[in-house]
Amino acid sequence: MKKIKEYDLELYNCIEKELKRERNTLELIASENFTSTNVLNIVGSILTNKYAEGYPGQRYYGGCEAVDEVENIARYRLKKLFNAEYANVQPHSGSQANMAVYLTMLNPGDKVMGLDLAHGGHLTHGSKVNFSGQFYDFVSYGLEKKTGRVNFDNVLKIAREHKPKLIICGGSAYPRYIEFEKFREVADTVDSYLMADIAHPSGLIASGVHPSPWPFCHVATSTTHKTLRGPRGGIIIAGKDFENKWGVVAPKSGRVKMISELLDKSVMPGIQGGPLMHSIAGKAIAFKEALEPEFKIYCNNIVSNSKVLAEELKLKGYDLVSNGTDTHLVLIDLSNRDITGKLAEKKLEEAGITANKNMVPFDRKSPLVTSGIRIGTPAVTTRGMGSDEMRKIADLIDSVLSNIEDDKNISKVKSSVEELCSSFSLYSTI
Ligand code: DSN
Repeated sequence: MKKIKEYDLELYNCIEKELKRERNTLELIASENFTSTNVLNIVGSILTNKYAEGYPGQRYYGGCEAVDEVENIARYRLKKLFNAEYANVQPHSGSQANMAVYLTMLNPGDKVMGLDLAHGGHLTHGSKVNFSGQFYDFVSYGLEKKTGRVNFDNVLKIAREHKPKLIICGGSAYPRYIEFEKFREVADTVDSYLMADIAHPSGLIASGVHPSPWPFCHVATSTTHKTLRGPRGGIIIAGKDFENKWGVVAPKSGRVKMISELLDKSVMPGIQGGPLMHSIAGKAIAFKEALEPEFKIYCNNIVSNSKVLAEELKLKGYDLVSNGTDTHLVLIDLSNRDITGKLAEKKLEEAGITANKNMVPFDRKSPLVTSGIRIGTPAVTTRGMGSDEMRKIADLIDSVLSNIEDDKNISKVKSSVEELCSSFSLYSTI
């Protein structure tokens, strides 16, 4: 960093500013985490220099011997981590992983079913402002009003009515376990493929803290930077069931091909060019870390912290979607208070608590305003915080939200946040 400081002070100052923010604030965005310094270092390595379009052993460029090894190591570790038969480590993001699966399994205009964005789904699960909603004919299922959970009678009813070719389970703001087995029952009833988007709980799944998508889902996609704690990026995995028993008719040739071949082709050349080899190496380090026994302890702590936070907030009178959590995230429904998600996010940020506004099921407000706040524990758990700190964090959140226009109080909370953060060092060697 010293050299960057000398060469480009403008950018150096931005990174210093961000480091200060990460150190001195409470990072409660459910989809964020702090990678290890090993991940940081390898993502900043010379591997960024290499073009390697194609796959190990079949590249469009020479000089790929070393990066072939990197990609093979990443694929091997990813398969081991998720007990998968197929792994693709090239998607640049979770959205591109999803896009590659759709390109493999669907034709434009095909019917697909996914969780409504306002009920915790994702943009790529059929939003009209996303390619998914524009290229495919999406129909949504929502959460049950009373329970805040997926109601499978309703999912089955919608599936029977629309006969989707693909059903997607998982999302970005669903606090409960994804019930893969129940989704598979529905998929089998209407003869659909089943894809799991496990971007949020993938770390919990890898460590056995959340149920596995196998043998129920035909394919799963994920990001690598949320509970998995790796660098920013995407992956696609498939289990034995799909790889061994299912072929897919290739749209042009009509030949039945195995899923691995089709998925690989959809990623590259279908939607991407050269893979980001530095990121793939970063993913490989993160997979190695996730295979260590400590990662299971970490994931158990993420969930126990999240449960403590949820219970404390409930004791203070907050409504939570689904009345609690099984995972790393808690969704606070502010509909019965005179506060929008937008205002809550702003005031919490002023107090040094970073969270994001989020729609809640049956939200009457727009996605830019919302009635909810989504919080998550992966990042604070990485810092080493535990249940005592979660109780303090619940107090601090409540103090801000209960005195939303009191700037003096917000300054007081900010000091408490800084004091709390100072006891949990972050990137001390940087
Ligand atoms: N942006 C991610 C999240 O916050 O959940 C989803 O893509």
